[in-house]
Amino acid sequence: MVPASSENRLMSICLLASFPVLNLAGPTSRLLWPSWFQCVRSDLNSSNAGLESSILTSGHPGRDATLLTDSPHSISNPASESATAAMTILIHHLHVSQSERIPWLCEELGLPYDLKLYSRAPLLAPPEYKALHPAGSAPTIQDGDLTMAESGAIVTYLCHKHAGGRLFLGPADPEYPHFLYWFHWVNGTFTPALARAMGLASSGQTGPMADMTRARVAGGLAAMDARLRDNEYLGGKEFSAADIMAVFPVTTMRYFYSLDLSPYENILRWLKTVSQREAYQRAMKKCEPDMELCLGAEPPELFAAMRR
Ligand SMILES: N[C@@H](CCC(=O)N[C@@H](CS)C(=O)NCC(=O)O)C(=O)O
Repeated sequence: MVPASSENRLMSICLLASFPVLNLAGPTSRLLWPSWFQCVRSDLNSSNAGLESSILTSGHPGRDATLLTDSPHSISNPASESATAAMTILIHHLHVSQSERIPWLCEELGLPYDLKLYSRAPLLAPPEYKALHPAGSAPTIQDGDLTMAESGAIVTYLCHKHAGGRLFLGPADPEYPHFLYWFHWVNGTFTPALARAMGLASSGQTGPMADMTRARVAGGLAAMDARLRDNEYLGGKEFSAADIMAVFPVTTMRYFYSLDLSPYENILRWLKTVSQREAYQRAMKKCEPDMELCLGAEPPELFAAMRR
């Protein structure tokens, strides 16, 4: 066992190792542009009736961005509380990060949102992102006076507060416990294990901790693959918020940790299905227009700083 203090140090390494300097030559080269600041009014309105988003990019630490807003948004779910509040959710998206889940979720739910894009500076979130919430992590959203961080909490909040619980299975559903399990497993167990594996690999560490972490990642992938062998989606027959939680660690996160998915044919089949959803395509085009999506078995080339 590793003492708690060592584990904390290891987690810090993992965190740093998760956000390397990105390849200037690669598809994400825009992430390393030197100090720049720009507001872009994008004409990327969704094809969903009533769903529009304004996009703003900001990469200069310490300078505020001006949000360019569209005309008042209509809310596509009239039963939701937001229909009366007419408030647009502001999603702060850090490039190449798990905050990609939130625009995807909003596209699925037909919730209007504004998107503010941040470059890493150069490894972690820039100071203006960290200032948004004590967590200092992506995703962070704002909904009126509320500022919220933590993927699972945000997904739960948006589905229940603004979409009548859509994409969540209810207690009467026979798949309810399975849905809950997979929804929480992703960020409770799997993503942290991947982050530890990433830190250990990048620092070249071997030993029992490295073995345990690799085994946990492999075991997690095998369990997920078995679930998807018998079910179309993680929540069973229906696409759900559990799928939205689970895509990031087996796709975009592979820019930081070389994960070969070829032994996991059911995960690959599921990835093909979910990534073909129009909402996913629209969200990724808006939040990562220059990033190559990692949807196949082969891991993408690691960023330069991870190859050291
Ligand atoms: N469990 C958290 C993890 C958040 C997290 O670590 N996000 C990373 C991006 S994948 C981040 O903010 N990194 C930048 C930083 O730590 O400065 C969640 O799901 O929201």
